[in-house]
Amino acid sequence: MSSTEEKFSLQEVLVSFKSCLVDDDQDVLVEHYLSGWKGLVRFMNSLGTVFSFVSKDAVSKIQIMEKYLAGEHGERYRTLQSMVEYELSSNLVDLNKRGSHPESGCRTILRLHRALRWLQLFLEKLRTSKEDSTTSTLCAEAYNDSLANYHPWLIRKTANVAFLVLPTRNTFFEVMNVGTTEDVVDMLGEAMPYVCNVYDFTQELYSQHNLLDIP
Ligand code: 1PW
Repeated sequence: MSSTEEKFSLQEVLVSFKSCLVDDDQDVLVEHYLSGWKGLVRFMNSLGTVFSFVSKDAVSKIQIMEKYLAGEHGERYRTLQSMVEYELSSNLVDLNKRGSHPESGCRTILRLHRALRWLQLFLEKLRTSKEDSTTSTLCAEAYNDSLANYHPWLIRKTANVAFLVLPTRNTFFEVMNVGTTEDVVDMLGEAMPYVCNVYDFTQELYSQHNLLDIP
């Protein structure tokens, strides 16, 4: 592992989410949204190999989006607003059933967006948790209240098994590489509103365009 990989800090991840909001929180830069996600993937990978099944899907979705960003119409994918506008006006989204656009940007971001809700609930639970709380319980509760609703039985089962081997609350806070437990709690208190703003903006944008159920 290189020293930059070792120096992973959750704070940097949350800063990416802060920097992706632009135009008075009225738009989200896709590139920074993906940077935030790449950090989350590193975080998940540092929690143990059992989490790699979770991060693998996120990685493939990040790659789909990076291909669009680097492609011919990259400029249209610069922000979530411009992506939605472009893909809808060019009929590039399978809105009701899967068809010729199984990997549209709108669909791909929706999957990450739903997963971000899980993360948001989980980190909030962690922030307000007591010292004797079990991370696997916090994580499972957050998952079952959010992302699980979109997953078939087998994935739900596998995810809940993966949660069981999550490290303890203290180890978790160490992996975040922020400092003492109080430092982590403070950092989360400061940074989570940015993740919430990104989530809320995306939710509103997708709701306005009826994109919340893309298959
Ligand atoms: C402890 C840190 C937690 C961060 C969690 C964020 C990542 C969540 C990814 C869950 C992936 C589970 C396995 C894959 C499931 C896919 O089928 C599913 N993807 C997601 C992100 O929910 C749906 O994508 P698909 O199959 O419709 O392309």
